[in-house]
Amino acid sequence: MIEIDARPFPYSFDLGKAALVIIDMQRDFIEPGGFGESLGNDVALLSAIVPACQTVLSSWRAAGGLVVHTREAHQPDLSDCPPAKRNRGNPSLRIGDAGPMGRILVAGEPGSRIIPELAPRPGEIEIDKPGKGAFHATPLHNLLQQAGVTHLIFMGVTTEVCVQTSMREANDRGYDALLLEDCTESYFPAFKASAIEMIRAQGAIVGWTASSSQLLSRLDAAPARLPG
Ligand code: TIU
Repeated sequence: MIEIDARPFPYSFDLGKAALVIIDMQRDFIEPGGFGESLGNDVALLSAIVPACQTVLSSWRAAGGLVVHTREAHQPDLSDCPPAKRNRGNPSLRIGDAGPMGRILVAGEPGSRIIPELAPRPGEIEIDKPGKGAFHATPLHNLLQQAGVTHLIFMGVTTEVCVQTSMREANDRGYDALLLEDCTESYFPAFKASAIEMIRAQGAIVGWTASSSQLLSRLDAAPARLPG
């Protein structure tokens, strides 16, 4: 059992029953020319967390932990994109339109790929999700249940949109969820701070938060989990 100095109180998990869930670290949100920028956001803010995410991913893999990567990405025919989502707001490019990195938020297009620094490896779970939450209309819950997972450690973007939605979905499905504070980012720093507060308020009403150094210090001391 690993115990992390988290807020609002310590977070304990068994490495064999935990997964590292990396939300939407894809070019569409991190690089210019994708969905994030089409919404009017400054994408430069988000790339700052990449080194911290890389360090955690590397240690988690070395410890033998299960990894889940998600992408917010629709089918090419947009059959899984509700008109309400496509028509929302006044973006310069809408979901499915041709942009500098291919069709915006469409599976398989260059913009939908996970950034190279965090590229998935064979054997890791990859989820294309049509919603903000990682559980809506995806096989994620079934896959985690089959693997006996009870605890989810989250990183990724953006904190108050896809990360927080996924944590709320996880919480309602009975998982204990932890957010790594320096491995998540928002286009709006105040929203990130508020989301972190909301998650851990009222006795971890949605989940726990901690710095990546807290996890790394315990992970590096944990015995490696045997594969299989
Ligand atoms: N991945 C994710 O958070 N999708 C978004 O649309 N986020 C925004 O902040 N717009």
